[in-house]
Amino acid sequence: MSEKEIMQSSIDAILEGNEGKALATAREAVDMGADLVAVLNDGFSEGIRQVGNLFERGEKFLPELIEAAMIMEKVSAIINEAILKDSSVGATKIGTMVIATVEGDVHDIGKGIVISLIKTQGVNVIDLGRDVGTEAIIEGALEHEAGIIGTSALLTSTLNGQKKLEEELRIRGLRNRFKTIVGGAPVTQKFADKIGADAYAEDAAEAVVRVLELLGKSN
Ligand code: B1M
Repeated sequence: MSEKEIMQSSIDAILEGNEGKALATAREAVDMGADLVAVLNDGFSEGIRQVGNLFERGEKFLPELIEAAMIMEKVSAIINEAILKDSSVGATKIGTMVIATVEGDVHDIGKGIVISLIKTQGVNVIDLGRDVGTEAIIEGALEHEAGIIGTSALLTSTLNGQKKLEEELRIRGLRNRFKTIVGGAPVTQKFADKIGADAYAEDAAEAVVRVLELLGKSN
């Protein structure tokens, strides 16, 4: 397959809920040395976004959304592993960050992509998981002596978790100890500014740039 065909096949495989096709496309993309970040962002992720749109319009149902998400998780695992293998990350880490999907929210596919891309820059990224409460996020950051706390939110109803984190850090006198970065489909720069987060990123590639800036490692 050409790179263009890989892209189309990855979108179609997710839309069709065809696991065999999705895994074969992912493996072929890895073997042929395709731009894996593009395959993930503009291929498979586009497929899952289209499934979400169809779900919203009532043209796909929850079991189909769940099935597509399960395929997407397997595909992401293959591609994220290959992205990391390809990167020439040394043993020395340039900083530590914890990242979590906020309380009440189980969406973690995008977070997984963000994590693997940031790891390629030599950042020690600790994944605290999904549906993680504010208290557990702060405890995780303290335990791992992280410099940065990243949070992801995909539901308009869970955005408040990112606001709550900022408030709780202030209340506990910890706000200056950590830099914060927020992301997720409904999150905007305006929202990030409003709650007082240090950074916002629209996608995984931008998250890498912002995290390096927060670590003082940008050019
Ligand atoms: Co749900 N879901 N979902 N879902 N789901 C959305 C978000 C929705 C928009 C679909 C829709 O209706 N069109 C809608 C939310 C509506 C709203 O709040 N306004 C929705 C809903 C309603 C729900 C349920 C309530 C459905 C139900 O049960 N009736 C339920 C809620 C469960 C819960 O969390 N409590 C639910 C469940 C699920 C599944 C479990 C089936 C599954 C998630 C599986 C998983 O993640 N392990 C799922 C999925 C897959 C989606 C859609 C279709 C796709 C999300 C995704 O993976 N996108 C989604 C529709 C959509 O987004 N258009 C939808 C691909 C991914 C690569 O992009 O996550 O945006 P994204 O990540 C990007 C950027 O946002 C950014 O970088 C990433 C990579 O480029 N980014 C960051 C993300 N985090 C970042 C952090 C950063 C920086 C950047 O710094 C720290």
